[in-house]
Amino acid sequence: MKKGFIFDLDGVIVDTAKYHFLAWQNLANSLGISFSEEQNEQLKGVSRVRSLEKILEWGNKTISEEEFTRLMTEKNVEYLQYIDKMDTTEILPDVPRVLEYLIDNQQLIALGSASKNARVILEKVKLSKKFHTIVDGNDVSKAKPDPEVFLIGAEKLDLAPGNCIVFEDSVAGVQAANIANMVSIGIGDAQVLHEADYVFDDFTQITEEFISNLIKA
Ligand code: B16
Ligand code: MG
Repeated sequence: MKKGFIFDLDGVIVDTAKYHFLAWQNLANSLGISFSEEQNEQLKGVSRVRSLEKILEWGNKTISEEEFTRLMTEKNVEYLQYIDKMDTTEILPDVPRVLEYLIDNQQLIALGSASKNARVILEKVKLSKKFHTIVDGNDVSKAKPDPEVFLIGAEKLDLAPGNCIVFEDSVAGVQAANIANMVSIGIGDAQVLHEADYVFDDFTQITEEFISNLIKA
């Protein structure tokens, strides 16, 4: 039996939220807007455009379209400076173990991320080759919780959505997986991700028996 395992990137495979935080914080502060870690939490899984809109809303600021575009570029340039320094040590614990188990068992693996930088990040941490297909922020027009990113992933894997399993750290991502009729596995806080079918703190808690049952289900 072949199932499709679709991985979110930020917060699931690597923790790039800390780099998004640094770059957004610098940008917000330059506009005289304060930006906390709690606010950064609310940007997880949210697109770049929507993230800047939210920051401007929090700071009660209105800016021109040109300024908006300029700030988006500025934020990404700084973010990419942090990404450039990434290496394999930034892969979250036991992600390689789970990927290898899936590969050994001839399962299909996809990436389903909102990030337009996903391909660069996967290259940096040397995981690109593990994925049969990559769907990222460049391939979608609708942001999570819209299921588009995961449905494209299923289509590219040539699988029905019901035969796909999604690993997600954001509430919007879990909702997107549920709407897509996929099995949703939350990675993070069980209270926050209570809509997921299963929740684990991280991949160290995911046993081979658990994955094997998902494959057989
Ligand atoms: P970029 P994911 C998301 O990635 C991040 O969680 C979110 O914080 C970020 O704003 C978004 O990607 C867009 O990222 O600016 O690199 O295009 O969690 O869906 O892998
Ligand atoms: Mg994420």
